[in-house]
Amino acid sequence: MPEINRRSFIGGGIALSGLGLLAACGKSGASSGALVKPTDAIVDAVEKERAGTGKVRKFTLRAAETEFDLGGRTVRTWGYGDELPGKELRLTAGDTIEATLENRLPEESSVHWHGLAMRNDMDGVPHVTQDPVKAGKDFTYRFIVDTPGTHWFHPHTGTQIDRGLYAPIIVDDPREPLSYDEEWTVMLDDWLDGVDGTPDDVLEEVRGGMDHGAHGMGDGGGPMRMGSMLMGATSDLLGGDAGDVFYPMHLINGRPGNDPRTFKAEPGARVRIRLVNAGGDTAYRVALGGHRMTVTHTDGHPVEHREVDAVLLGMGERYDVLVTLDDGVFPLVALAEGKDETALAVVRTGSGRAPGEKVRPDELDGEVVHSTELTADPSVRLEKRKPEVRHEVELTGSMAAYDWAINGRRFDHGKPTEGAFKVEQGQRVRVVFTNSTEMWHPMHLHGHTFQVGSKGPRKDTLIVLPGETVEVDFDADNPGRWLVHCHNIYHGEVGMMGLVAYTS
Ligand SMILES: [Cu+2]
Repeated sequence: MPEINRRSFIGGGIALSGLGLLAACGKSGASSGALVKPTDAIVDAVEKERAGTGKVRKFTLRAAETEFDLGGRTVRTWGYGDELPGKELRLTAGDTIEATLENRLPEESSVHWHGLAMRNDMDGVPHVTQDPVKAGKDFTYRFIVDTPGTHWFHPHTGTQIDRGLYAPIIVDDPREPLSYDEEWTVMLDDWLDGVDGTPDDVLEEVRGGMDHGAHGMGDGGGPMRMGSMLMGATSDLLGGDAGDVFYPMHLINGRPGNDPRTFKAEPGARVRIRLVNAGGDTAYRVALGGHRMTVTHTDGHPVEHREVDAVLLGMGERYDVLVTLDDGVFPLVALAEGKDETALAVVRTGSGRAPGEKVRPDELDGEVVHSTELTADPSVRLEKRKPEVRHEVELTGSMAAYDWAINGRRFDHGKPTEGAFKVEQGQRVRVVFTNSTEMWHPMHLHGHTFQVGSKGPRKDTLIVLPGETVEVDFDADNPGRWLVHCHNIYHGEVGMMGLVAYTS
């Protein structure tokens, strides 16, 4: 198999950007030290240097109130179109996406493209990169997509992501080095909307804090429910408390366990499974009964291949795995970590009875790899370089007070640049995540991918365990204002967010 130099494709624009950027700075006349705005000329200048093919792909995303049938139960919710998840968008790296959000929701919204490093004014964060798209209005996102891999999109307003507003965006690599016979996108989601109130109700409830006589355990030693909250949902893999919120359903591609999606293939087929955790407050441990799987990518970026029994995905994380299928019928199971519930899909290559709804393949308890143990594929490894700037990002807060924050500061959407982590174009940036809380947090950086340690995976979303310190590096090559936040939607909403801001 030929060696693919992926960096040359992805980084094509970046290598050139130095010169163009200086010119852009001169033109905008921005004073030194001011924060770059999403509308500054420099953002446009960097976009012009991206390696684009000029091919424009048009999509319409209609966000509206709708109904879905979840295993015989009709729920009223919000979605993109009439599918759950929303229809997969598929492009080739280098294409220009032109996606129009038609906001028919009763409130304002926007679209964030999770995992894509695009021009700052298209990142879809209201009040940070754009004005909110008001109810009844449209907004067209247009940018060059140059990050191959498994990504997804969702709103960045309130708790909207915990309704049905999510969908995959898959970016094909024109020089894809892997070969496989089939390809399946598998989106995992914890569901409560329209079954147990709404995500807004949950936010209201958790905001009040969870100091109700502590981390109780149910009769069987399992997690115990109090309203929408969950006590004693613990996981060894996550270093303690696994989640705060009770979800009555766990879905794979919008289907609960009593009505699972069936994936069909020939025995012996080699399948690429693209796993995405679209959940609000649930990590999933995923295994395919009777099979081991080979991890090839995380967060869209290739890693040195690693064979495992199961993978663990925090909210917002993606894993691509390759599996060679046996002959028969097999359960693809996502265990809601610490919550003692599962989501199910069925893989069928032959005859046989479908697995039961509650099946738990042994592989779930086998070897599970933590992302920090993976190694970046050489094609995407950052060049060795000393960081010019170092930012300490301490994760703070507690379940009892529900005061999740970064460096003790709860993000203020009205003053998003306060306490910003400043970087300059061209710098190598080191971010030191220190988790001083008693709970894990999936930390997501917009507009960039970082490398974990000196040769760990390139990622945009990273599980940081309680008490853990993890150093990650990224190259400041995409000027603008970018969120760094916990992808537990409720943690993020109450304040565990910060801003990486470029100075001009
Ligand atoms: Cu968190």
